[in-house]
Amino acid sequence: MELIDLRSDTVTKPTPAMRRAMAEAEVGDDVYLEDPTVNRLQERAAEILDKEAALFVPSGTMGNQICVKLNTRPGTEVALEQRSHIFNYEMGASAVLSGVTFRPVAGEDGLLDWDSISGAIHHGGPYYVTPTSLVTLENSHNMAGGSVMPVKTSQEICERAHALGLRAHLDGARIFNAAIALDTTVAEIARPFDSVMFCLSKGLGAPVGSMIAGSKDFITEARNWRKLLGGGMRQVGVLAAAGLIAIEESPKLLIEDHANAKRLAEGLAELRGVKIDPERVQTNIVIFDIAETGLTTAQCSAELKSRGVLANGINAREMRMVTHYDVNREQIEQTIQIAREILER
Ligand code: TLP
Repeated sequence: MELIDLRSDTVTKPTPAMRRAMAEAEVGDDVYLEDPTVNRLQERAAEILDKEAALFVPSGTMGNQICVKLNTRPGTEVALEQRSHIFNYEMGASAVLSGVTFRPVAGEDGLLDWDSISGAIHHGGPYYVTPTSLVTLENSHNMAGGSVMPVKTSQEICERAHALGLRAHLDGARIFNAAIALDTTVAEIARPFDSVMFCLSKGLGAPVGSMIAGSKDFITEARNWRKLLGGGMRQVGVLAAAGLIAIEESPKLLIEDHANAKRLAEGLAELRGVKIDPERVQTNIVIFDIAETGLTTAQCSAELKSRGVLANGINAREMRMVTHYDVNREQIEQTIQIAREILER
């Protein structure tokens, strides 16, 4: 049975063009800065994001954590949205590596604006209140159903944060999805941030890797921290070659994933007991509430799996399905049908 894997866009397999480029990649020792393919990827990523420099890192988590490290001091706080990846899914790494605590803020659909986040920022108060050093935003917002934050909103948050002497970091794991949904460029989204992380290995389809981007000095320091964390890699041009195809070729295909997610959401919305507003599905992530069907998400996952569909719950009530280029429209229709059989029983 061919599985329909909707657990994440991280499950995408490298395309034939990526595999060819990987086999033929020109390589060198990247710790000596001598891998021409890595150097090219870093230059192209910086260009596309319109930042001074960029760095290839093994994972989004390492990228985010290096940025948290460089944008904070121990004993300070990071303000962020309560469902954000940096807060929930990075193993408390910021406490371990950077000695910071988090101040989570709830945003409707994961979206914040200056009004909602400013109450969580401690600045210029009495000396015994933990000061904020960094604001991080996530665009698109994974666990808020792939919602996107308008450029104007993130721009205002960054400007106001900067005016208080704080830094701003973007977890742009899916920044290319956000750019399509917002009908803008990744450079426009990235512009107001001191640092940006994005992933090559999600919807863009590369097998491994993420990029961080910022000023030249920031990236020089980031390279030191990557080495300290054991992320100095050698002939890693074999991976960067796939990354180059990911940033040059894959973004234009994401629009199909968004259309598939919308169709999936519309199909699921018709099922008895399922709660989801398809209007709110803007990118490739579909989160829906199944509590009223009487099934738990663990039961739902197991039932789906027995019929060839892989999808995980994100809590006891909500399932997440993520579209990507390894799932086509026909498989989306099959998924809706299978979900109907399971959930409307
Ligand atoms: N997200 C994964 C899981 O960890 C939840 C997924 O399946 O969606 N930022 C965001 C917004 C992410 O969604 C992820 C991964 C990361 C950072 C971390 O990237 P990696 O997995 O490369 O460390």
